[in-house]
This record gives sequence, C-alpha cells and structure tokens, in this order.
Amino acid sequence: DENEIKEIKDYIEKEIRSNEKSDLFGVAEGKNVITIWAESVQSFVINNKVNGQEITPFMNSLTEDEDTYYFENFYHQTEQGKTSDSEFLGDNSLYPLSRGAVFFTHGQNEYHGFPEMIKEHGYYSTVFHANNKSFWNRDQMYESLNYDHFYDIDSYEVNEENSVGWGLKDKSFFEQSIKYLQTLEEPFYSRFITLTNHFPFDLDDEDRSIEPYDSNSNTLNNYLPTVRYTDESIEAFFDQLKVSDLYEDSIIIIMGDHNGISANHNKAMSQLLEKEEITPYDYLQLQRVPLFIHIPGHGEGEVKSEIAGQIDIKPTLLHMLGIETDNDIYFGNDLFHDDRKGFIALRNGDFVSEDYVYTGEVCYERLTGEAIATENNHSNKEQQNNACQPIKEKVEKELSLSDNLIYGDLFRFIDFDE
Ligand code: GP9
Ligand code: MN
Repeated sequence: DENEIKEIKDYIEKEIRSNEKSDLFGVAEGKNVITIWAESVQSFVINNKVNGQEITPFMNSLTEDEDTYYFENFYHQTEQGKTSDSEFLGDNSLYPLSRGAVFFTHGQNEYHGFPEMIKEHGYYSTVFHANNKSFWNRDQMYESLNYDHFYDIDSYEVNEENSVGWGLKDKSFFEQSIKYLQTLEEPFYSRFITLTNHFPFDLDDEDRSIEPYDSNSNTLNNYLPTVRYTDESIEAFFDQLKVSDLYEDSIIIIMGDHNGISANHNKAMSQLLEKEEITPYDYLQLQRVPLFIHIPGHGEGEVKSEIAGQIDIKPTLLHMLGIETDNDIYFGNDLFHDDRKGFIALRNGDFVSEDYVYTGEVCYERLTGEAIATENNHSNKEQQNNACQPIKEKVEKELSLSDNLIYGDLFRFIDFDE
C-alpha cells in the first residue's frame, strides 16, 4: 500500500499540482457555496434555438453576464452511476468506476472530499434532493463524505399537483428548499439536485413554455420543454436567493450532471443540430454539459473555451474559497489556472485534449473533427501515434491510479494533517 500511495502522490506532484495560485484564489473566501446539479442538461441546448425559440433563456443570459464564467467545453465524466457519479467527481476529484456505481460499491470507504476539507474552515454541508435517501446509497455515501445533513424526500411536501415523472417538480423543489436554506448557519455548502428533466422527460401541459420538438424521437422531442422548465426553475431560484438575502454572500454553480440523450436518438439529434449525421466525434462532443460559476458583484465573468471537466470542480472551488490543496489527492485542475494537465479523460478511456478528441480508437482534430488516422490504417499509424498515443497512456495511468485509491480504500492510510 505504501508504494501505491507514493506512486499516486508522485504522479499528482508531477502531472497535476500547480505551484502558482490562480487569479481567483480566495475570491469567494467565507462565502456560501450553492451548487445546482442540473439533471441531464447538455450544452447543445445553450444558446441554441429550435423553431426560432430559445430553449434556455435564463442560462443563455448567464453566458453574457458579467458576474458569470461559462465553460463551453466542459465534459461530464460519468459512467453507470449517472448522477451519483457526477456527485462523486465533484466532491472528490476522483474518477467513478468503469462498472457499477462507486456510491454503491464503495460507499463505506474513507474519503477526503470537499465537505470534509471545508468543514475545517467552518462550513456546514448539505444536499437537497427530493428522492428517497437510500436511492443510489446516498445516505451512506454522504456520511462517508462528511455531509452534515441530507434534505431528502421527507423534507418536502409532495402531492399529485406538484409532482410529475420522477417526483417533485423542480419549481416546487426550490421553493420548498429556501426555508431550510435560510436556517443554515453560514458559511454553508449546498448541492441542489434537480429531477424534472429526467428521462422520459414527462411534463404537464401547464408547465410547457415551449412546444416539443418534432422528430422521430419522443425522447428528444420532450426533452426541450423539460429543459426549459428546469431553466425557469433555476431563474426563479436565483430570485428567491435574492429575496432571502442569501445571494450576495454566496457563489452559485450550475452544472449539468450527465447527458440525457443517448446515441439511440442520433438520427433526431442530427436533424435538430442540422447535421448530416452524428459521427462518433460529434457524439463525444455531445458529452459536454454546461458549467456556470456565478460570483455576485465580481464583474469579470466571461465565456471560457478551454477544455474542462467534472474532475476539476473540487480544486477550483477550494481555491476560490482560499483553501490550499498542497497535501490533497486529486486528479483535476483549478479551472482558473493556465497551468493544467491538458486533457479531460472520460471514464471509458476516451479523452479530449486541447488539440485532439479520441474516441472509438480514432484520433480526431478537436477543432475540425477530422480524423487523423484509424488504428487499421497503417499508413497513418505513425501520425496517430504522434498525436493521441502519449495522451492515451497518461489517461490510462491516471484512471488506474484513481481506481487503486478506491479499490484499496487507500485514504485510510493517508494522513492529511502532516
Ligand atoms: C435520482 C436522480 C436521478 O435520485 O439522482 O438519477 P440518475 O438516473 O440521473 O442517476
Ligand atoms: Mn442524473
């Protein structure tokens, strides 16, 4: 175990950690951290119009807001654990597992997650989500991650009128949550996990502000009005935060948890995106989900185009709070740093770098989508190797180091106070 831990620490020192501080280090020191895990929201809806109508007017407005950073090349990195994988990535900056859900299989491990680290700085951590507390083994994992409280379905009034599909509608969810949020001792960290924009995207007519899309995929058709509904619920939540006086003392993060539209709907998706077909390159690019970091009063927000991923959330937020990560174990980077490792690994071994997209064993130019070579195309094998192979090796290495930490429950043996 000692050798494994040393190997991991050495890797992080060499490949991940930066010795400089980002410009935004400490920008949110002592502020509340309010995160919204936006169920199944993908980036293709942002600033996109269908039938002449905006899908997400509120989030679109945030892309131009002076207090907001919008990351347009931000990827989800989840696998079978879906939402729970995205929570795991966000809190730990470790990779979820390639099969099963780490929330289930390793919910009793020791971790050194975001809630635990900020607790030492006086933070109280909560999750708000209107589902059963044992779903995805959340109650167990949240305890391991040192959350102080989970506002689960028992904290909400759920009835026929305010529910649809999977349960409580997002608007009612946020409305009912505010009273709890107001009682929390500050500073706090809270994650709000939305639900309405979940497959199969059921929505009552009265909640539809835009019409469904018209294609051979009912899934994609119904996705648009439910995404709009979630967008409206987030806008209303911003207003509620302002009214309740929590807004000025908080930073607000909105992140898509994973894709909602699978490859089964590629035909309809190509119609919506006005493309001839959805290639494997396109499909990988569709794994982008929005990330917004909203800092009231900041005034320097912009659209960020660098590649980024869910693995980057923990170090980014810690640094914004002015908390050092010198001894921490993590595989992401501070998104406000230029000194980054240069790739985003998806859990299946596909990856994106500033120059390339690698998926299905083909290496593409990231900006043009043009294939550099295929594995079977020997004449171009050398080009392929020069381009993607060195990154591929790093990705494999990094995923296996993260796996070793989880499978070996190695945090038990690491002393973070030294
Ligand atoms: C259910 C919610 C959605 O509690 O997290 O789950 P998902 O299927 O997206 O993982
Ligand atoms: Mn989800």
